[in-house]
Amino acid sequence: MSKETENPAAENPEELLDLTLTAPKKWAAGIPAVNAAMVDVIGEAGVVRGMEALFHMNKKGGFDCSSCAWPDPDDDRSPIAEYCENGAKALAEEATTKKLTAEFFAQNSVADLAKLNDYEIGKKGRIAQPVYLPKGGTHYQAISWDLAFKKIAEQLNSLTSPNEAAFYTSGRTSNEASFMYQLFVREFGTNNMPDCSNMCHESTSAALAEVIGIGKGTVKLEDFYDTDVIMIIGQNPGTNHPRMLSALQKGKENGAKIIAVNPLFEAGLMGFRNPQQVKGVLGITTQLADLYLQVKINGDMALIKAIEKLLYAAEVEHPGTVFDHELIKNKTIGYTAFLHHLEKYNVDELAVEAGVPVRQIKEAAEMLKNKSRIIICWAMGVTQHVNGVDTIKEIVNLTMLKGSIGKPGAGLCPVRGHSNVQGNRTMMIYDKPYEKQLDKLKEIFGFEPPRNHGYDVVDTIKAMNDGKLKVFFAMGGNFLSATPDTLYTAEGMRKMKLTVNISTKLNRSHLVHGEESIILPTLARSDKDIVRGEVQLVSCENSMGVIQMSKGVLDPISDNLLNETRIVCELAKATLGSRSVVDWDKYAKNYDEVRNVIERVIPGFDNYNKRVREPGGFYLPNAAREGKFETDDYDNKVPFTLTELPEHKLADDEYMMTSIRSHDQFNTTIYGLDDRYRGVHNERRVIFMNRKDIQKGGFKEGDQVDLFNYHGGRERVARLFVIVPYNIPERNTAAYYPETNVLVPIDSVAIKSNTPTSKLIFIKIKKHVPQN
Ligand SMILES: Nc1nc2c(c(=O)[nH]1)N[C@H]1C(S)=C(S)[C@@H](COP(=O)(O)OP(=O)(O)OC[C@H]3O[C@@H](n4cnc5c(=O)[nH]c(N)nc54)[C@H](O)[C@@H]3O)O[C@H]1N2
Ligand SMILES: Nc1nc2c(c(=O)[nH]1)N[C@H]1C(S)=C(S)[C@@H](COP(=O)(O)OP(=O)(O)OC[C@H]3O[C@@H](n4cnc5c(=O)[nH]c(N)nc54)[C@H](O)[C@@H]3O)O[C@H]1N2
Ligand SMILES: [Mo]
Repeated sequence: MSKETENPAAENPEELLDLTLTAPKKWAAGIPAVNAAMVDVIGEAGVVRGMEALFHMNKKGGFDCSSCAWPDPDDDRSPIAEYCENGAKALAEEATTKKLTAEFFAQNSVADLAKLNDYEIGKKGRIAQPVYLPKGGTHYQAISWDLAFKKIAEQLNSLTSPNEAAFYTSGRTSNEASFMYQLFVREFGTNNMPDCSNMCHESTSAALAEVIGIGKGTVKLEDFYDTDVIMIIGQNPGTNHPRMLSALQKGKENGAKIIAVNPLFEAGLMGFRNPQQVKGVLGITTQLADLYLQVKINGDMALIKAIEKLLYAAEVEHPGTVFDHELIKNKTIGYTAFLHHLEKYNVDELAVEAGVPVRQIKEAAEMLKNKSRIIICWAMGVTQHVNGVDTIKEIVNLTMLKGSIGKPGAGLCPVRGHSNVQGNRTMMIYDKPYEKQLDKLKEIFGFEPPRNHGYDVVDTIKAMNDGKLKVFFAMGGNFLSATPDTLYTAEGMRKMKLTVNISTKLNRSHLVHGEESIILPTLARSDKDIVRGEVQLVSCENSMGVIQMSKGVLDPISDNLLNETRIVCELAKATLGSRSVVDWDKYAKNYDEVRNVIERVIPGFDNYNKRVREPGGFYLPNAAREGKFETDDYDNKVPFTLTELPEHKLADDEYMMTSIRSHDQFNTTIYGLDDRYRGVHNERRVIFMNRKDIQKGGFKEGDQVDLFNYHGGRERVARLFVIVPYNIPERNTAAYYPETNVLVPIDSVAIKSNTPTSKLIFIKIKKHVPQN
């Protein structure tokens, strides 16, 4: 037996369930969504607990839904509740009354748990007490909090350098906990702070920080309500940001047109039945996309260039009517060089690269031509590509040509994923902190923070494998399953002396571990966080830069959980002891003190404690939103960027594969086995293929296949998938994440952001060969 198979499995078992297919849907939400929400929450949490929680979700004074970073309406929140089906499912996951006690771990070995699929692992329940896996151990066993902190501190203090430890963050952690966490990590002495953003919107942050002077979007929710055109590129809001559909509906009612850009026809981009409106409940659909451009995978850059060329031609014909020359003159540089660069492309060739007929691109240009109140939204379909940073810069080029920034109803709208991922970065969870920020930490706290850049996610995995890391610590998330090249990551994790996860639920990162492993159970967003008899409030930043409070409402399922802030403070005390200059107890006892110090360190948080308690919270300053661009390298102007088209050469038997989320998951947490809108039921191991490709490849619908990637001369294989014919461009395929992460090469990353290219994996498809 190879070493690989002796270890607890790093992947889902190669087992098929019982796939059934129905016709893909043309609209999202409606009554099925309400039903699905209720069934899940009540099933996991019971009627009283479930309804109590749903009622407080996203309400002013309630708790912030942990499912996505879409903002809450400032004024017109639903009187009943402001949530969506997938928010309710996220809640069901954490509000469950099932719990994992020491007995559970005594009865189930790590290796046995790893034989379950992710869906089964997640359904086990909430982790109810700290557990420890000793060197050579087969079962996690109960450990006291004190002893757990002591063991972690001993390992950290035995390292030759603080840079032998890495501290990951996933985007649910509150501002307060994130700030204390980075403070501890930096006082300990490293900037090794990989975070989920590295795999997510890092390309956005890298592109926007450079060209508009802030790594964030520039629109407010109300901009959607009164705008002319909304472009949605590489984003599936019906599943991943369902509350966005209400904003799109409102925009449409007020006359906006929507252009969707996606290789798949996603239900939630085509139509919406608002479950919180009578007409939605009666089954009346609001049509969403007016124009649906079915691009090829990564055809977006070619598409935008083609639109720019057509707009330029129109501008030449009727000077001054298409481009915003005032903005171009006053706020940008490089316009002439940009036009010159565009000349080398021609629309027909660009259309072929994009995979979209010229006729449709002309329609898009026509819709944009005489408008400047344009909002462009994007998500993972844009960021997770080798050229993701450049595509976003091209989006900025288009925005500047049209003058669609710095005014109402217009702007750039990257739609973030995790509910506080944007806040984490604002709180300095970053492997490349700015000098100014570090100076401020030094000034306020009096210690010298490390100045060298640390490891991001991809570098962390490489450093694990190269023997440069010995301790891996995670504040939430599921590092093993979320990251690329699963088996390589697993090898890295197994080389650690110690792996530690602060978690709410069991996941595969607990089962593929270092020599020793510790799980520290924590409170979820919906749980009451009681400190000295009082329920505490924490705060998060949504995708539009609004800081809002969140206060849990449910009684925690166990008395043995600690909040994340307290865990960090206790660990800091245990690790740093008298070396520390920070009064950790002060902060653990009172989050107002944490906010007071955040206010002193991070700009924009003046009067934090007061303003966070105001209904609806407050906006962080954002100069680009006001049309001011603080670009140090470009003299406070926005540069037009000269980008190149990506080149994709496919071998005859090779396909492009994009990895996507089903409607029944939150990242690596699998809520259920249906992807209702795409018509896939009771199976996740599917590969969507164009019918012509199925035929040309000598396959047929329902065939069982294995998927291979050979990047860098190494074979990666994901075995046992079922072919599902689907409306997707030829030579393009799609399959679910995380089952296909094993195929994502560790060194296929976006230029400048180092984001794994999860939306374009080159694969070969072969008939399934059973192993053993
Ligand atoms: N319910 C639920 N909500 C979530 C999440 C979840 O897993 N479940 N995850 C959260 C997180 S962390 C994030 S980052 C967001 C993710 O939100 P999204 O970015 O919407 O999620 P994905 O499923 O990765 O897919 C993006 C879309 O891009 C399309 N696409 C794929 N490749 C390309 C391409 O090359 N070009 C274009 N134009 N489109 C392409 C896919 O067809 C899909 O519609 O959602 C957040 N919200
Ligand atoms: N192939 C492929 N890979 C991808 C992507 C893709 O599109 N394709 N998307 C990438 C993206 S956009 C992202 S953001 C990453 C996501 O990467 P992660 O953020 O690391 O993954 P999640 O699945 O969101 O993490 C789920 C775990 O978080 C823990 N958890 C949940 N709530 C809390 C909490 O409140 N506190 C704490 N401490 N723990 C909690 C639970 O134990 C749960 O098992 O994955 C990336 N990986
Ligand atoms: Mo994400």
